[in-house]
Amino acid sequence: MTCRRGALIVLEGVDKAGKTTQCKKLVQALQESGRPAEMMRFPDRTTKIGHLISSYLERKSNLEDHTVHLLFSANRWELVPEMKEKLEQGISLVVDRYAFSGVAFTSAKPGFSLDWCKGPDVGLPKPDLVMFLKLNPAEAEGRGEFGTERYETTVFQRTVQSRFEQLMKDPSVNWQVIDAARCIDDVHTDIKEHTVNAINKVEEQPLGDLWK
Ligand code: ATM
Ligand code: MG
Repeated sequence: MTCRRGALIVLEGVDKAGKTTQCKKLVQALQESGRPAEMMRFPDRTTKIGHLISSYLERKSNLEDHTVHLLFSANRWELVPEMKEKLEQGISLVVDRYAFSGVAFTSAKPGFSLDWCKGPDVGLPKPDLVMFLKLNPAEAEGRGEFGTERYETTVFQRTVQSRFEQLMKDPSVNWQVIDAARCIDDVHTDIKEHTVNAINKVEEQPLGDLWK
């Protein structure tokens, strides 16, 4: 009997949509229901590349825009062996941001096309499900002040939102739009249902290659 693989589940969305809160609740709920699951997040600030990214986001250093885009992508690639190993062991991964944030944030800068931005992430493990936590900019602003990191401004986040909307038109990715304006528990119930369905389905499907 072959062991069934875990599912690769990604949560995306603009700042303040509740991604981190929902990832944590989801992992806990999966574990409590006897489904092995772990959380990951990108950027993963704990690696050497992650330190460079973190320092850039905290405005402690400057990096050229193409360069930082490639570092965000490299930060995903460096974790691919570990991700594949866990998925093969039957552990589902719940990931807070992935290549979609990579493309949405860089392509919100002047002079960056969606296609150029996707390039370095082509061939990454393809998520079995990407849930987009949708919150309109006015609602996001109503959740309080943005932080002080780079990109945490209303104008930039609005552009990011429109880039995500372009990415969601791609039918090769299993997108689910989640209304994130509801209370935490209602959003969680919705997310858990989509996730359990995906976990049950992946048995028949090999892990895919993103944007290939
Ligand atoms: P977190 O707040 O999730 O740690 O992400 C830090 C920032 O990195 C976030 N900015 N805001 N708001 C999104 C941005 N980001 C990229 O620019 N490229 C990427 O590839 C990823 C994963 C995140
Ligand atoms: Mg943030």
